[in-house]
Formats: sequence, C-alpha cells, structure tokens
Amino acid sequence: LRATQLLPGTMDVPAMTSGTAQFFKLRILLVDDDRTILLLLKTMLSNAGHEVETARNGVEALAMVEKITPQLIISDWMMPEMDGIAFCRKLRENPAWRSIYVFIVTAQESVDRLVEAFEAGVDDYLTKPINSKVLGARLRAGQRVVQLQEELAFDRQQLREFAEELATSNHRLQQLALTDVLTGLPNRRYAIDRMDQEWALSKRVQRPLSCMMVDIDRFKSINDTFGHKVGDEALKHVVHALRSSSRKQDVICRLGGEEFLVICPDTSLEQAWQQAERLRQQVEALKLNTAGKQIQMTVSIGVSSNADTEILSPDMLMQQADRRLYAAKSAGRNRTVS
Ligand code: GH3
Ligand code: MG
Ligand code: MG
Ligand code: MG
Repeated sequence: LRATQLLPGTMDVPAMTSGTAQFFKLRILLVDDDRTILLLLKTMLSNAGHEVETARNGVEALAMVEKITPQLIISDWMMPEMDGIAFCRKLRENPAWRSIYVFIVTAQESVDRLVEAFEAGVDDYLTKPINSKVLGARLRAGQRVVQLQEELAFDRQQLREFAEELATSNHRLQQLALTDVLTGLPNRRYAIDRMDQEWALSKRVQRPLSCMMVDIDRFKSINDTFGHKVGDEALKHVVHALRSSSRKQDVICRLGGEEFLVICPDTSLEQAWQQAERLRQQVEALKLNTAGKQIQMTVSIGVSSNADTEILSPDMLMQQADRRLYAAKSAGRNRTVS
C-alpha cells in the first residue's frame, strides 16, 4: 500500500543524465522517520547508480552529514526530534555544508510552507506521494548544480595551488637574484638595499651604523699562480673567516670579485675597526696548501661609521669605507684603515 502511495506508477527511475552527458554519481543522504519510504527511495536511487545513506531524523542526519558529506540530501519535513526545516537551518550554519543540494519532502504544497522551506535553505521540494518521474527530473536539475559547484571548487583549488607555486618560485627567483652563486652570500643589489634599511633603522633608534669594505690583496696573482679553481677555494676560505669574525647582526655581502661589504648595525667606528682587525689577522693566519705549496692570503679593509657628521647618506658611508680601503692598499696592504 505504502509503495503505491509513495510511487504511483512505475518503480523504474529515468536515466539520471540526458543526451551524451556522462552519468554523475551522487552521494545522497535520505532522511525520513518512515522506514518503508527510506527503503524504497534507497533501492531506487541505488539502482540508478548512486551512493545512498539513510538517517531517521534530523539529529541522526547531522551526524551522517558529518561522516559522509553528502552532495545531495532528500529530507522529509515532518519528523520527531528535529524536523526537516530545523535540520536544514542547522545544516546551513556550517559553511562547509552550504553547497549540499537539499530537497524537502512535503505533503502539502502551501505557499507559506514552501516559502518557509526556501528561507531555511532548502533548494527544491518534492510533494508526497513522490512521483518517480518528477523525482528523476528534479534530481537531474540538482545533479547539474552539484556538478557545476564541484567543477568550480576544483578550479578554485587548482588556482590556489597554482598561485602558491607561483609565489614560491617567485620568492626563489627573488632570492636567486639577490644571492651570489659561489659563496651563497647576498650580492651587491641586496647590499645596497640593506644598507638603506640599516641606515634608516640606525637613525630611528639613534645607534651608530658602521661598515667595512674588504678586498683580498693581490688576488689576481693567486689565480695566476694556482689557477682559477684554487682561487675559488681560497675565496671561500676568506668568506669563512668573514663569517667567524662577524656577529649575528652583521650582514656580509659579496659586492663582486674578491670584494666584500660587512654591514655592522649598532656598532661604533672603534668597535668596527677592532672587528676588522680580527678578520684581517684570521685571514693572515689561514693555512692553505695546494700542490705542496702554501698560499699566503691577506686582506685590506676600510672602515667607516655614520657617527661621522660628514657622512650624510648610506652611499657616503660606503664611499668612505671604499676610500679607506684604497688608502690601506696604498699604504702597503694587509691593514685596516678607519
Ligand atoms: P689588489 O691587492 O689591488 O686588490 O689586487 P688584486 O689582484 O686582488 O686586484 P684586481 O682587482 O686587479 O684583481 C682581482 C682579481 O680577482 C681578478 C680576478 O681574476 C679575481 N677574481 C674575481 N672574482 C673571482 C672569482 O670568483 N674567482 C676567482 N678565482 N677569482 C676571482
Ligand atoms: Mg515524517
Ligand atoms: Mg684585490
Ligand atoms: Mg678588488
């Protein structure tokens, strides 16, 4: 009796897709307090190829939604504990469940009731007794919406991943553009930017900023004597000495060739000079051997500080250090001038 009441006419469900469109399998949740109706609908929809779960009331349904995240729900209106409308309102409170396509099944098609249902977040309704052709037709409409939504969500996810990849590779490119390949130190471009920043910071916190310009002495002759490869290794040893003689806050940059800039924030000229001397002595003490011969290396260093009232810009600070570096060269190399 119930079967005929529910499904007058035929039990077969029309194909879920029309034309050449591919069948789109739905994850469906059926909610009804009537076991017979649940079973009938479940059989029908499962036979049509869908994945179907059932719940006996709104509370059970919410738990099931949590568990399987259905794409489509067909819920009875009148149920004990939590009716279909209350269930739908609850469902829509969760943003993750906003896109679930919801049918409400009602006995009367009164305007007020339908308005109430749509206001609760229902997408479509079915009237009892459910006609299988009508169900099939409306299911297809719901399917279309679900499919479009999933395609959109997929595209959005793809876009998000693409944007992330782009940001990562952009960041890598930027780093690459600011890094010296041989030593891994920041390069001249970075040095100039960083110098500007440290200058501004030094003015703001009213602490001195110093810098040192370091150049390897007669490096060309090391290359000429031992070859470029050995020259590269020798250069790396100097970088190591630069690192070990510097403090955490110092910024060591390779300006080019065998010339380095060390930015020393919160450092007076005197402190920077002492640090430079430590570096100079470390390089002098380096024991490098190649092909049975010892490589003797030294550096010349020019030191400057913005505590000097004549230094009015980061550019002038670097120029001052450069002038003093060349003074150190002229004075015989392997020395620090401040
Ligand atoms: P000075 O004491 O006056 O600084 O003499 P110098 O020979 O060090 O100065 P110069 O500027 O004439 O030569 C620098 C040399 O450094 C020239 C170049 O062959 C060498 N050089 C620059 N970059 C590299 C590098 O990455 N690897 C190697 N092996 N040599 C380099
Ligand atoms: Mg009921
Ligand atoms: Mg040199
Ligand atoms: Mg040089």
